[in-house]
Amino acid sequence: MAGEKPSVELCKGVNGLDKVVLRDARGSSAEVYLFGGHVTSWRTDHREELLFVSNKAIFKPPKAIRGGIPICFPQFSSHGNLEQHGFARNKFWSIDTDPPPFPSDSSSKTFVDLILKPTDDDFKIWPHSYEFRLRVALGLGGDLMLTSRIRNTNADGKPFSFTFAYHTYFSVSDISELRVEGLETLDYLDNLKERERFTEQGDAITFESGVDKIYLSTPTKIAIIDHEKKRTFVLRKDGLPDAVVWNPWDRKAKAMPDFGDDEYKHMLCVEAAAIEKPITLKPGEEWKGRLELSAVPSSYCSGQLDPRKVLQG
Ligand code: TA6
Repeated sequence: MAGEKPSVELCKGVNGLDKVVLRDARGSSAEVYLFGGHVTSWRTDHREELLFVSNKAIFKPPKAIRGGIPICFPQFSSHGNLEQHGFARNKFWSIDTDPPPFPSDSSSKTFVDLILKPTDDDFKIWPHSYEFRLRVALGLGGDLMLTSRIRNTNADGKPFSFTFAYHTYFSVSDISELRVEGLETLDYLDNLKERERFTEQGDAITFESGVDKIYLSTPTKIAIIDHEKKRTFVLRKDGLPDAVVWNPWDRKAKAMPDFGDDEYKHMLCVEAAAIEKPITLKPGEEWKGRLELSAVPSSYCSGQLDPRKVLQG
């Protein structure tokens, strides 16, 4: 409820899994599970859910939760010899009680710090020592910010490289009515065509069939325009040069046990990522990848929000 005190509450979620609920004074909220460091809810101050989570999502570790914002680390998709999308989304994270100071630009008062460190077993899969700190914050106006800080703590002097994505599932009214602005004329790798490289046409992206594309070196802002809901999601990213756009469409939807047959109509993944050029860290070095999501009322006719102005603003 608006006017309530901002709060950060550790409580039980589905199947008794630990989750943290963030609420800001205006009534916006977000939920993040310690399993996977996985954001599963982001609501407006009118309690409207902005993220898609499948009705068939399985909350049973180690299976990743279908929806919300899974974190792909240290490998995006099958770009390497680890399991699909790496292991961070299949691990239990802890609450970081002693995070290093956060860059001064963080205005949010409502946040939680999580941390993931490798166990001895993990070394057999990925022989590196690291500290992955994730801050999930609710900003002014109900924006959602995720900041990842990954540090190489190898004692053997070895560097390591990784690819990364915030695999965000946006909740949308109708995929066939959606437009994505900010990726026009960019090169992309098409995962539906053996990752062949193409160049996107000059107009906003719309959807008539399944898509699985990795856009390379994109602008830092991307707009997802949902006419029916008169809403635009503005995605701002920092340290994440690439962006993945994914919708499984009907056939793939039917093939996924934790995804409803028709749910593809009401979701779109637009993922801030670092894929084309893996990030390499020497011992002691730290990488930061930041995602900021805003949901703003929009309507072409009211001219309240012209995506071009958003992307240029
Ligand atoms: O990000 C797009 C993608 O890599 C697709 O190829 C598709 O596999 C999707 O991720 C979902 O992956 P998941 O492992 O969660 O089923």
